[in-house]
Amino acid sequence: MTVSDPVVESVVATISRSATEIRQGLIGRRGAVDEENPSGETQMEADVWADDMLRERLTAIDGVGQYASEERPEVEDCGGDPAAGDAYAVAVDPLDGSSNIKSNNAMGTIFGVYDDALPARGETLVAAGYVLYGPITTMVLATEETVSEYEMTGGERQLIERDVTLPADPVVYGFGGRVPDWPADFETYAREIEQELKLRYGGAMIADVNQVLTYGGVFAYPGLESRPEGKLRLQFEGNPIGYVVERAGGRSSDGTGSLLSVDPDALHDRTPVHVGNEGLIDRLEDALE
Ligand code: P6P
Repeated sequence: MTVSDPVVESVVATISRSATEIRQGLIGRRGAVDEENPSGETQMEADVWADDMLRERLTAIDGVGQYASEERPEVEDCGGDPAAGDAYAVAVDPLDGSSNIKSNNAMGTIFGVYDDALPARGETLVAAGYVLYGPITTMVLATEETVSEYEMTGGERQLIERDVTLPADPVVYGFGGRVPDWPADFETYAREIEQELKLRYGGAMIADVNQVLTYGGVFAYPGLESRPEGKLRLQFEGNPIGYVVERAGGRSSDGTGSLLSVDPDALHDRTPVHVGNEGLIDRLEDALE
């Protein structure tokens, strides 16, 4: 099933084709390089390589006016002005959870297609999704029409489910950060959830979010005592995942309201991220009031 907007379809097809190569290219690129990303995190060889591949291919698409990634300090202008509405801006996290390469655990590629210049509000997204490098390489894609899941075979995507929605009865939870670093009101909420749901936390957000999308529940990387803004980046992680979960019938929150309503100040702004079933996010916001 293709996307009706031809530029969005080109972006999604390019990421689909690249995903097969990225997965195969992880082999031999498991080391760290002597560089940090704009968020001050050590880059893995695979981070840099996947970013270079996606940048080269996505900036070549007519209708893509900006490219930005978690691995690059600045937005790259590549033809057309997203602020004027004559091109889209594409933001990617080339390898979310790349620290999992060392332990050979799941990770993925996150993408957002914004109808505005970056940094942009999540409300300007027209499509967003992620590739999950699990036992099977899958893609979850949210557009204005629907949320779909695909299996990736030979660089192409095969539709396996359309109109993906969060199950009504939540089953799993996953919370990032260290318990001693959680604010007291989040810890109170977490203790309640721990009594009700099953722990599923693997250290790569999209793998943990995919558990929530599959079984229902809540994923959170909250604001911390040591870092009230949390760890995850709004443009590259919070907005795309918030868009997917909200399109799938759930909610997202920075602790006070939808992630998609957050006004960004800078490209690499961090934000607390909470996504999942509506009732669980409502309870979270009540707890953090
Ligand atoms: P921690 C991966 O580095 C990431 O950005 C997210 O994918 C993940 O949710 C989080 O960081 C994990 O952070 O502190 O649990 O290692």
